[in-house]
Amino acid sequence: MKFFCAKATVSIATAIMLEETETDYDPVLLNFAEGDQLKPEYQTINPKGRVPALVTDHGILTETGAILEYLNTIAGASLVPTDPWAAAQMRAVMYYLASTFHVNHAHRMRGARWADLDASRVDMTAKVPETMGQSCAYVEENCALSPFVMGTDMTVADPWLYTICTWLNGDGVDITAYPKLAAHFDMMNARPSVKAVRDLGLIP
Ligand SMILES: N[C@@H](CCC(=O)N[C@@H](CS)C(=O)NCC(=O)O)C(=O)O
Repeated sequence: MKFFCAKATVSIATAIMLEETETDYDPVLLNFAEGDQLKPEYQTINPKGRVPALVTDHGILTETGAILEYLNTIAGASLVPTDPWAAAQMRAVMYYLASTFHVNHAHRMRGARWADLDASRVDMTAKVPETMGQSCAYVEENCALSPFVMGTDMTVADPWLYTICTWLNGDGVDITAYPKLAAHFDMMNARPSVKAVRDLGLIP
């Protein structure tokens, strides 16, 4: 499968999942500094101009949550709980990662999506340590993280949370202020899947 990705982005989560499920993939690294994601050739892959995008036998799939669950299913892996309530709780975390935690981070470098005035963008950037810190506190207090997001078993939420935590330093947040989150980050860092993704050059 062709996998469109870029360094230091949420595509790290998909890369970890590809490694965890031992799925064959062919990474295509976009260079954001050169605006590869906005070029016409990539628009035919993902008209949203974002990574990740995965070229599957059925078509092109985007959106981290959809991709992670798809990879789990086709690999016959067990990284989504079979119990409906546990699965719904895991998805509640994943929706939070997508709609709040990631979006807080995007206010640092991607403020132009929401505001035209320089002053507005400066203000948004200045707020990022606070909002990212709030999201860390939410996860610390409301997820099991013992050791995984959902407790004893790893799920597809774990590579996603790990990926967001790779941004915390640049966002002005000290992860050690959140001991369970910091332990989760260290544990994920030690996994062979994460090492493979680091070797690929996706994790700075
Ligand atoms: N909801 C999407 C978000 C994808 C996304 O925003 N990716 C960022 C990188 S972290 C991107 O490609 N940004 C390119 C840009 O803004 O030009 C997902 O979770 O897959």
